[in-house]
Amino acid sequence: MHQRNKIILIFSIVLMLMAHSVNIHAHEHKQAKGKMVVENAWARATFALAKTGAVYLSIDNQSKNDLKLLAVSVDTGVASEAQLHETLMQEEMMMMREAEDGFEIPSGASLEFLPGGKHIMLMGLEKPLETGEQFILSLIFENNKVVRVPIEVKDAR
Ligand SMILES: [Cu+2]
Repeated sequence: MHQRNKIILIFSIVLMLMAHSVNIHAHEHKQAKGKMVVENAWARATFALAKTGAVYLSIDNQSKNDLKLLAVSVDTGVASEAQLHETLMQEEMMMMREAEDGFEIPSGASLEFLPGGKHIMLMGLEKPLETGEQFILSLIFENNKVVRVPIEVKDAR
């Protein structure tokens, strides 16, 4: 076998092993969390000069313990701050405000962030969110539990 082919072969074996160990790790991670499932995580693509963005996801608490989501954070390369927001009607106007106390997620319940409702707001976007991009959002729960969630940027719908 040529030396170069050998190197390529070894390299792809290493990649395969890496991919495998990542899978195993993710699996163990999920079990250790006691069945908390994060689904439908996405961010709305923004226009070019946008300074804010919105992230939506759902957290299903299938564990026996109540959970409390205290805060969220993103890398400063994405935005300067991430906040938990809720919307409310005030004199027939839809307003939003930061949920400074976070959100409770009782055992068996789920917390949904959806367009028009609760959402995660990215303040001070470093650059626009473009369709197909991905970034990591950290969910910070009570008891120093942090869950990192990949967020995919999608077209508005
Ligand atoms: Cu908001």
